[in-house]
Amino acid sequence: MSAINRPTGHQTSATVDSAFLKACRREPVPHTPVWFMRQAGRSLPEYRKVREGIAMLDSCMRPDLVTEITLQPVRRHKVDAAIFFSDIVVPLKAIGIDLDIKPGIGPVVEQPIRSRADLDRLRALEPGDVEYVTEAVGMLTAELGATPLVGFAGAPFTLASYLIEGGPSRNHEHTKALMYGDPELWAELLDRLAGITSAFLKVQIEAGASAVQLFDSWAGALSVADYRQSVLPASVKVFEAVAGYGVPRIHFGVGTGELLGAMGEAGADVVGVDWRVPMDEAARRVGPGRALQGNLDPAVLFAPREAMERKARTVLDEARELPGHIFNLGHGVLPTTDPDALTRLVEYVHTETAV
Ligand code: 1CP
Repeated sequence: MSAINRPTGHQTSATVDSAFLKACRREPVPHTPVWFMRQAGRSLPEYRKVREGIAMLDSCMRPDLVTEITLQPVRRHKVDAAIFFSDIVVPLKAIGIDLDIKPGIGPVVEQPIRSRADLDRLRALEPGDVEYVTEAVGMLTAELGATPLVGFAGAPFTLASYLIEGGPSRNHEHTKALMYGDPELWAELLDRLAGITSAFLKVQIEAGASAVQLFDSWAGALSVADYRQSVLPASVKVFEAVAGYGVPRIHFGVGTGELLGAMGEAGADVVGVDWRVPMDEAARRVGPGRALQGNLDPAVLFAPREAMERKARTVLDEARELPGHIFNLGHGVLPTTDPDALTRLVEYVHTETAV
């Protein structure tokens, strides 16, 4: 067995031997494991029902709701892993940043962070700030049995973008203005965010998460030179901070085809690939020693069944030679996706790859 996934206090041998964790370790699997980014959420009627009248951030702070919402897609789709229901901005809210998740928009920060004085608002995250996360992860690992739980956090660059822009951004102009204009302040900001992200991941791992994913969703907005110089060091710091736990670390961003080589160096065990680069080409760019996760275009779920299966077959074919492949979408499930299409996709991948 490789160094990752020594059984921890929380993990049974059934979890450690699950197809998902085996694939993360690049060991032979009984079938290609599959889960979906954003598998919990608005595509599911049972999610919309339990969320009725409850604000997004409030729901993230209620362990009973977090447990129920995290389990919903596992029950319905028979996916090979659960992803913890939370949001990348939860740890920022927990240290007192005045932000909200607005329906139809996403995270909105009341007073953006743009100056040295603003940095003081970014204090370190203590486990006591997110006790509801510890409690929810504990409840989940008890309920999930052999199904592994993936914890997650936002990567320093993607969090910085929300904090600096004040909300979702297409061009990240204020973020890049700070990055180019005040490299010292930028480096300090990313370093603090790396600390917060590491602490948030540690809380989830110590409570029983079997793997963690670092979402650097918007890193694809950067050139590889800027990524290497201004972003990679902070992400390296996060992966190093959680390396000692021996749980697989997954690294994902959107539009990152040109960055896959650099992201492969950040230290993760698994690199997530969006749909723009075929899996075999992605493997060449990432280099040896990493498993890959991906990469069906989420929009393919809207096509007729035969077309969807053809596209999924292509992903499987392109990933055939990889020592470790976790089937996923190239980005999150789109909110208006037919949930039955997701269930059929899980069945298809399992049937096609069963040995
Ligand atoms: O009321 C609602 O239902 C709000 C929609 C929603 C949901 C369901 C948001 C707002 N966040 C979430 C949960 C969430 N967020 C999960 C858990 C669910 C699952 O994966 O099954 C996860 C992993 C996230 C992570 C997240 N939040 C990312 C990284 C993943 C990605 O899609 O790239 C990002 C960028 C966010 C910010 C965010 N939160 C919510 C929205 C709509 C957004 C994106 C806004 C934007 O476009 O910038």
